[in-house]
Amino acid sequence: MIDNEIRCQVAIVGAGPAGLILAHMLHLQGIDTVVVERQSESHVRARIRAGVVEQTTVDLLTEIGLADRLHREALVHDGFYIRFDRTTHHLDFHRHLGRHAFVYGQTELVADLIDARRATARPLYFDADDVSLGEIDTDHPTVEFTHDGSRTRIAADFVAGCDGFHGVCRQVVDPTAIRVMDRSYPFAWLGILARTTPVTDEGMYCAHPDGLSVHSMRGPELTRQYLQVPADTDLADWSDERIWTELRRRSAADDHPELETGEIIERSLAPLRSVVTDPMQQGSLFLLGDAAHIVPPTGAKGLNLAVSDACVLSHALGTWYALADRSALDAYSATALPRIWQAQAFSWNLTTTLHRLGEGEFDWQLRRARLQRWTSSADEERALGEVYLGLPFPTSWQPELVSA
Ligand code: RFL
Ligand code: PHB
Repeated sequence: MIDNEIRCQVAIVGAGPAGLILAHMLHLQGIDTVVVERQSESHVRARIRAGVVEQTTVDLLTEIGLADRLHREALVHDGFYIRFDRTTHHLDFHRHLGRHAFVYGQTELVADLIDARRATARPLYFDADDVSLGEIDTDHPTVEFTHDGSRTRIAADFVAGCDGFHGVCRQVVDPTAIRVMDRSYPFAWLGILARTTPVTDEGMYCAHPDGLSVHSMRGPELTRQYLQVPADTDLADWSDERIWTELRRRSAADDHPELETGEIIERSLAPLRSVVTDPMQQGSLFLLGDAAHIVPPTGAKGLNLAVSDACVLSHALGTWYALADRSALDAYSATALPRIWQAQAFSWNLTTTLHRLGEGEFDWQLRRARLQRWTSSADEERALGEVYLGLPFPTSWQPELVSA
């Protein structure tokens, strides 16, 4: 039984980066949205995820007025370090491209986005249970959810599926009309947040014959670090001492002091996988971000791809509402996918070079040869930097459409 009916132009499922940025970009164009999120506000605000934001993403956030705190608080990096054979190398992308990468926790960004949504006074429902979609093959799709015991139906023109890899939106598409291409890896990342001083001034990937360790940061006394572990790892088997021993072993170097250890305040396990859905749309449903594609965290692309999808779809919806022209909506997937595949290729390159994939000396020597190229060739450095700092988005933010 339906207790309430709401009407809006675009129903957005999921209040992660994709959903909240899309909501804001549509708001700036005068397009009416309702955002529905399964988790509680406190859960979404506390969730620890990504940390590295491309210059391209920061440029867009700045243009749409969402980067004030980011510019005050983010760490501004020129590139990252790679360590192998106990030696540390800096890849300096800024010197080639004049652009930066920004370290700003996704947790902080999502808090900024929720605050921006609240400031618009447009609807944002947390704790939405039993979210379901209907009539996506028509021009009057619906989204239903239960909130505070009552069932609400949103009648919309379009639905934006921004509910991540485990959401409902990617499950309602017709599997015979959409291809899902994927690759899974036999390992996962064990991630920690720790009260320690970063060992280097920018993030570092340590390629060790026994597996990758990643040493990133969130501030001068807060580090985010990861260990490659087998996919079937049980977190309960990893004591603090075991984590520190392994992080220290894989990051041991002759040119830097040993890694500092300290209090671990959060730990998590993330499986690695690559997924691309093609097309990323069916009827009036459009998939964005992790709902449409997953990249392994090596290379830090996932959040940035979610933002680029939001940029493409907001442009297409803006064109539809301002000019009654559906061509950009029809071309949404074709416009977004080439950049997504560039990020997949980049993440694949980093993942297969930095992780231990197979047994034996051949595997390690092959990876070592690639690492030697990356750290000795200015051309390789520049090519990696072009993608790491962010390829241009497929569409620009075009607020002039608002007044068209
Ligand atoms: P999200 O962030 O998963 O948000 C989806 C939202 O939808 C909600 N939801 C539902 N809502 C309503 N109804 C339902 N049935 C729902 N089901 C789910 C969820 O609660 C959630 O709020 O997807 P979005 O917006 O597409 O954003 C994607 C990013 O979160 C993700 O790609 C990144 O975190 C990936 N990632 C990184 N990306 C980067 O760009 N830079 C990085 O440095 C980086 N590091 C990482 C990462 C991901 C990691 N893990 C956890 C896999 C490091 C790690 C370890
Ligand atoms: C992070 O800071 O969380 C981070 C850094 C590098 C990655 C992924 C995540 O490749």
